[in-house]
Amino acid sequence: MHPSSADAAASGNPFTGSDARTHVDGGFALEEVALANRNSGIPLEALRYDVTPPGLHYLLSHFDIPEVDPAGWRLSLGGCVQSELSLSLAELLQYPSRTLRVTLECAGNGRAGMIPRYPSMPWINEAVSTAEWTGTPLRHLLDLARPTSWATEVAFLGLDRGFDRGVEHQYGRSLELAQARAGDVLLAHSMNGEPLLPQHGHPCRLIVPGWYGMASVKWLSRIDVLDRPFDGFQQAVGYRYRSQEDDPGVPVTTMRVRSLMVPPGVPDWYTRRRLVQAGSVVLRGRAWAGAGVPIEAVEVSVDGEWRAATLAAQTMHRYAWRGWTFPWPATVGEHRLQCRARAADGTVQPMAPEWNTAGMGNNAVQTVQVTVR
Ligand SMILES: Nc1nc2c(c(=O)[nH]1)N[C@H]1C(S)=C(S)[C@@H](COP(=O)(O)O)O[C@H]1N2
Ligand SMILES: [Mo]
Repeated sequence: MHPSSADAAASGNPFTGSDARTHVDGGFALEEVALANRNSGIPLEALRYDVTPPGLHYLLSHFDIPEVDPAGWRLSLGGCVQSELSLSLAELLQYPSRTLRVTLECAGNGRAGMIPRYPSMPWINEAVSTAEWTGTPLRHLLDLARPTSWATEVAFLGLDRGFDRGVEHQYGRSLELAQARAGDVLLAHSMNGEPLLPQHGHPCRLIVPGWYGMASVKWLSRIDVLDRPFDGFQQAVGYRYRSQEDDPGVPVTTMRVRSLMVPPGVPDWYTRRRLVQAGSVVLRGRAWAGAGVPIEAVEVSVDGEWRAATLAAQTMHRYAWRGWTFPWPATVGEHRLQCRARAADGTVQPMAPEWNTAGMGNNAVQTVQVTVR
């Protein structure tokens, strides 16, 4: 039910009742195109880089990029702790740091392929990238602050705010205390050896390796240790797998197993259809899974016939995607190319997405249609 405009004016919230976004099929709405213009994806040819050059890393920001003065910025850590902390950037930079190579993927990646579609950022395949993040392990600061014995969760609040489905909020997410204490969660101040760019969370963001991107809160300003589940909008309402609107759903957490290929040949400007020269072609791409689970195999299908691809050597970077190649003797005609990864936990990419209301976690196989001449 939509409240009257008088109700909206009285509450000072012009967006009450704007939760009535209905699923759509077919063409994209102007609002979706506007979101796509703000939140760029990785050009798939950039899957060639082990580490995505910063300007090619995908972006997803719900609200506006906040204006942050790094000289006045402070990170506070409080709540259920024995000693509260408040750190300047200079102080944070004094703490020991680690660098981790991490593949981040947006939970909404593939949303445009879940039909009917949820009107939101209409990702097709391109919301994934890999960077080298440097920062202080969160565990160091938690050890200094000493959470009380009744602490259960840690919430992370960004400086950006806005509305979603009628609810005004600051972007925030939480982790269970044990997850937050795992040594791989970073308070990152650098990306690929340079200070964070404004759009990636300058001056400091959380990096939660192995999770979908929503957990890695940008423009971090406050860390709150809690004795109850965090009720922030992006935790309690957003980022849940629901089969219908009134279903409480289950939280979106770690990334599902997935692979992508660099589309071979050259594209048509408008349709992006591909033209490939006949002869030997090496198909290549990337595969990844969440929670640091290794990729065990990638298969490539040419017109429905699946064969094993060759995986790049396993590296020490357990949270980063793995390269693969596949030699293809391309013959004249129309061909349908697909790739499918299997993780060490036995999970495999499905052929078709498992639908959910907000279009999250689509890890169905990618299809690339090519003409060989
Ligand atoms: N403060 C804040 N943090 C945020 C977001 C946001 O909108 N605000 N978006 C999240 C989502 S949904 C994703 S996928 C990643 C994207 O990180 P990137 O833009 O650096 O690639 O940031 C996450 N952290
Ligand atoms: Mo995301």
